[in-house]
Order: sequence, then structure tokens, then C-alpha cells
Amino acid sequence: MLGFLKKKLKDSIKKFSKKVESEEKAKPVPKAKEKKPAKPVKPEPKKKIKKPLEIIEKEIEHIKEEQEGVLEEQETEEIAEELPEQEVESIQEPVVKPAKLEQEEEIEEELHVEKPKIGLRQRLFKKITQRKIEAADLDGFFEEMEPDLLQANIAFEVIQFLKDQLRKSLEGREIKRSHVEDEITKALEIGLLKTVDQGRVDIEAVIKKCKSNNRPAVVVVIGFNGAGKTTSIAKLANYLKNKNYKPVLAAGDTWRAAAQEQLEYHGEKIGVKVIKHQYGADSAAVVFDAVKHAEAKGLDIVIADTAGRTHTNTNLMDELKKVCRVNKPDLKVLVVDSLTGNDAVEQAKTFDAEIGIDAVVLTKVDVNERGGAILSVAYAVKKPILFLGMGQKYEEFEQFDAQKFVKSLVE
Ligand SMILES: Nc1nc2c(ncn2[C@@H]2O[C@H](COP(=O)(O)OP(=O)(O)OP(=O)(O)O)[C@@H](O)[C@H]2O)c(=O)[nH]1
Ligand SMILES: [Mg+2]
Repeated sequence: MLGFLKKKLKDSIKKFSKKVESEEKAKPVPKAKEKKPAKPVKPEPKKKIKKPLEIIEKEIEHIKEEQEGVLEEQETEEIAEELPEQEVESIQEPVVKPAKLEQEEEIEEELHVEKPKIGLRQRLFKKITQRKIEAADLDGFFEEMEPDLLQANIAFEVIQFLKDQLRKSLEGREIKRSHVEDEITKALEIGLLKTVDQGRVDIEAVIKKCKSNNRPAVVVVIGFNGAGKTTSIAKLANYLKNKNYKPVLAAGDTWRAAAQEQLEYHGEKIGVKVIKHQYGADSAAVVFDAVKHAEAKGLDIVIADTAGRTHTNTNLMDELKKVCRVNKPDLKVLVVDSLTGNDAVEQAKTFDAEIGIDAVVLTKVDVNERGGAILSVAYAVKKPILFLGMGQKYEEFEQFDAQKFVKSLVE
């Protein structure tokens, strides 16, 4: 489950931390004591060479970078300012270049350059063990990761959000090189959590609140064709029944052939009554009857099925609005097939805009390798995920735990 997404996240993190490590290897810092003995100078006629100022400046800069990392710009500028013209003229070009450290010492001696005040060892140690994360590092990270995230069905707006989150957490921070993998994982975890954790809906608390008002809770389940509404209704009823609540189901899909029989089949299996009318009947009326039945029998919750519909079907959307207007549900739950690609976000946004949803159930997560829809839908509608459908069996229905979900992606 979600193997593709997990693998892509892990690969990107590993690549990023390896890159930082390899930079360390690519720039070994010479030890101060490892001076190479200067080769004997060939007895060539000594020639005075006038070196342009910028060449000497560059030389100093290069030597210092080699020895102790990047020389602070300010220092170099100061050296340049203090450099008198005559002294430049007096420097002789060596015939055979001595070892860099020796060369640096000579030039510094000639130019009376002050040695760094901060201990070299400390500087070197800091440079080797720590690394500042720059904007370019994160750009590189996302450049590599973005196609994978898109392939995993993560919406573009979610990727942008993750980028911003990572920038906020990491950019400009000095991070121990040995901790890069941990730090980026942590930052990604926080970003993913902010994406998918849109609060909680405690369905038991809803039932209890309604019970204190002497009425059953009413839940209307809506969504696209074949998303898994009817199956999820049966799973939810089974879940609540196992917690000693008394549910009743309303066969509000009076439109699709065999929809009522399908719900009755599940009702029988889990031992929960189903209220139904004729096919073609008013869906709002079926739910209304189920609520009356629950009130009369002292039941705890009515869970209403509705016909699957495309979010662009105006007639069916109007029917759904009527169901809600007449029965004033306590929860309107949108069921989304997690296998749906980018369209999942569009579906969720339209259902929310038209009907106003309170929570989401994502189904078929058990057969979903990509997983992007889970992140994208939650982020798009900013509504909590209530359950994940994890299979065809009634008990394969998991209460959504955002932290656990995100941990499982990055661990
Ligand atoms: N693997 C898997 N299959 C699921 C899950 N949830 C639903 N299904 C299957 O998805 C198919 C459609 O499920 P339904 O519950 O009929 O979907 P629906 O939204 O009610 O469909 P319509 O009423 O036609 O709009 C069925 O074959 C279910 O068994 C799930 O979590 N995992
Ligand atoms: Mg159905």
C-alpha cells in the first residue's frame, strides 16, 4: 500500500543527503601540518614580474579557500585596499611553484596579511561537520522530486505548499552533515502533516450530542459513481454496531439498478435494518422515513446512501441538495476513490462548493500505490479525513490518524 509514494519520498531524501555528503568529500581541507616540501628552485635568472593586483587577490582567495573554506569577502577587500603598489612590484614569480600552504605563507608575509583570529581548527571543524542549506539546495531537491510527486497523484498546489514548508524549515539553517537525512525527513514530515491533518471529526461525539437532544444523528454519504459509498456505509454501520451503537441505513440511491438490493445485502450481513422505497422515489423522502424510524425505535444514527453522481450533473446535485435541505444532516461525508488521479481534487472541491462537506472517506487505499489523492483531497477541501477504506471486508476500515499516516510515508 502506497509503496510508490513511500519509495519516491525515501529516494529523494537519500539523494539529497548523499549530495551534501559528497560535497564534503569533493572539497577535502588540507591539514595544516601536511606541508609538502618545496621542490628545489631551478637556478633560472631571477626576473622581476609585476603582478596585477587582481591576480594576487585571486591567488590569496584561492589559497584561503583551499585551506579553510571560503575567505570572508570582507577580509579580502581589506587586504586589497591596504596593498601598496611598490610591494606588488617586489614579488618574484617562483619558477617551480611550492606547496600551496608555503606559497600562501610567503605571499602573506610579503603583503603583511594578518592571520585569521578565529582558531583554524575550529573553523575547519565547523566547515567539515556543518552545512548551510541554501535555496539552491532545496530547488535541486524539488526539481528531482517534483515529477515523482506528480506521478504519485499529488496535486500541484500541494507540491507548492510542501516546497514552501521545506523552505521555511530548512533554508539558511546550519545543519550537521551527519544529520541532513534526519532533518529533511523531519521537515518533510511536518509539511506532509500540515497538508493532510485538517482536524478531526469524532463521530461518536456527534452521536452522543444528538442523543442528548433526543434525536438520532443523521449522516448523508455522497460521492462520485463507484467511489465506494455503499461499501463504506456498511463498514461504518458495522464499526458503530461493534461499539454498541444502533444504526439504521437509508437506501437513498433510488436511481441505480440493484443499488437497494446491494445495501440490503450488506444490511443483512451486518444485522442492520435498511429503510427503502421504490426505485425512482424521492431520495429525500427515503432518508426522512429512516429518520422517523430511528426516532420511533430509539436508534442512534441514520446513515443514508445516495446515488453516485458526477459533480457536473446538475439534476443529481439538486437532488442531493434537497436531501440535505429536508433532513439537515449532522455530517455530510464525501467518499472519494483514492485511485482517482488529479480529478479527485476537482470532484472534492465541486462537491464541497455545491453541498458543503464535513469529512472525507478515502477508499481502495489497500490497492493504491500512489496515495497522492489522500494528501491532495484533504488539502484541497481543508476537511478532515474520517476513515480509510482498506479492502472489501467490513472490518477493513481504518479510522484516519494523520500522524500515523505521515510517519508510515517517511519512516
Ligand atoms: N479494494 C477495495 N475495494 C473497495 C473498497 N471500497 C469499495 N470497494 C469496491 O469498490 C466497488 C464499488 O463500491 P460501491 O460501494 O458499490 O461504490 P458506490 O460508490 O456505492 O458505487 P455507486 O453506487 O455505483 O455510485 C465495489 O466492488 C467495492 O467492493 C476498498 O476500500 N478497497
Ligand atoms: Mg452505491
